[in-house]
Formats: sequence, C-alpha cells, structure tokens
Amino acid sequence: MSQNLSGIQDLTGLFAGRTRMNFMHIMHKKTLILISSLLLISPIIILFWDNVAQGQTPRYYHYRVINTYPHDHKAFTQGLIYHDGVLYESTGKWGQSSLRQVDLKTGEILQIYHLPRRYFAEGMTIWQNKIIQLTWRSKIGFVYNLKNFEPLTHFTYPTEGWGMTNDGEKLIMSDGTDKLYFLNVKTFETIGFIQVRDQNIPITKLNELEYIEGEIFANVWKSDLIARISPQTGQVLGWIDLNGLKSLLPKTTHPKPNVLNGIAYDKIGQRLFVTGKFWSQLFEIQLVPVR
Ligand SMILES: [Ca+2]
Repeated sequence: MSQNLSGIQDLTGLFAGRTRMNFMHIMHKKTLILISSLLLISPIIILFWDNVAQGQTPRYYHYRVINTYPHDHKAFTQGLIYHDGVLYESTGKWGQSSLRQVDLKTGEILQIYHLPRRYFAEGMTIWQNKIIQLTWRSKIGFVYNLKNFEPLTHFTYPTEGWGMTNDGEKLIMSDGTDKLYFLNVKTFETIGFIQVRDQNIPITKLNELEYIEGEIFANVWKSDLIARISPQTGQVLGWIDLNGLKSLLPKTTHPKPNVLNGIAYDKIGQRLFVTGKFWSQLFEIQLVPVR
C-alpha cells in the first residue's frame, strides 16, 4: 500500500471546495429556471436539466452517532459484515490475520479462524452459506463454511486484494486503485469493472466495501471519507464525511487507532455500522444530508 498521500490531499481539497460549488450549482439552476420561465419553455425541459445536473454533482453527508458498541482494539479491521444478527470481521497484519464472528452488543469473539502467518487478510463477503475472504498481496482468496469457518477452497486473482462485497448476483472487489471489479461468484473470474469517478476525477485507494440499497459504499484509504458509488456507471453519487468520529474513541487504547475502515449494513433494521483499524469502538451512525 503506497504511502503517497497526494490523492487524498486532492480529495480533501475537492471536498472542501464543494460548498462553493454547491452554491454555484444552485445559482446555475436558478438562472436556468428564470431564463426558461421568461422564454416560456416547458417545465419538462427544466426538470430534465435538473436531473442531468444532479447526476453530475455528488450529495454530501455528515453523520449522527446512534449507538456505540465495544470493538476489539487489537483487530486491524479489513472487512466487516452484519449477517443474521451478528458481525463477521476479517482482520489483517502478518501473523495476526483472522476471520471472526463477533457479538455486536458485547464485542465478544464468538468464533475465530487464524490464517497461516504468510497471509495478510483483507476484505470479505458472505455468499449464501460461505464466506469469501481476500488477501492483500498473495493474489489468493479463501472460501469458508459460514457456520464453522472450515476452509473449503481457494481461488486466485491478478491484482492486490483490498475490499469485497456482493450485489446478490456477482462479487465486487477493490484493489486499492480507482477500479471496482465484478467477479463471477462460482468461477471467481473477472467479468467486468467500473472506474470510479467524482465527475471526471478518478477516486483511488478504494478499500472496504458494502453494497447498500443498490449502491456501493467504499472507504477511501487513509481518509475519513466513504464514497457512495453507482454500480452501473462508477460515478460517485455521494460523499459521507466521517471526520471527528475517530476522536470519539477512548484515548487509552494500544495500539493507536489507525484509519477508518469497516462498513456493515443491517438490511432488515436499516442500520449502518462503521469502525476502524485498532478502534476500540464500533459506531452505528445515521447519515445527515448537508444542505
Ligand atoms: Ca463491508
């Protein structure tokens, strides 16, 4: 994982400038509406233009903390899922990589599988009665029995492995670039990809993923941002700014809390959970649109 932060710095600048851009966007729309009204152009044309404009500019969200739960502060979180009332987590680092089943309310580890020391675990997803887990640079993924974590099989891929989720039909994988790959869930072959863009700006370092209500949510590595991405076009539909969340963590933990990473979604309860690497807490948050 590159230490080059220029992409993130660009992203931060992009985000900071958006208040002004939103204002310009609103003014632009108002001007169009005024001219259109004066020229007695059909309101349908105005509506069409408005939709086009909205498709070009992402929405922005802050957050409200709804609940706080304990989280293993020694877990270098790489993948997080909520499934059937419990959390599943993949943790990284050489010699510390694991697959876990975790009680949400207590943070207790209910079941754990330790990977061989030569593997650095990354993202994962649940498909039917199996767990599929990536590794960082070994170009190998593992498939486990969901119930007892028994290793079943493995597969290979040509890139680094970062995040993983699925849309109910195919696997979705990130590799730290601006690409999200679609994989056949039976053969693990790459069947397509999208390139993620905020308008025309490539968004790189896409990390942990979660497919939520028809969108792909992606942590951007080493930032407090989660991108909401269209699976069809790769366009960023929205930005969630989680700045300040890490500062809510108790100060006494060791190792030091690392970056935000970990998105899980309770589809039935419509609850959104986030955490980070070595974070001692996991947060249920509600998104608050920035007006
Ligand atoms: Ca996830």
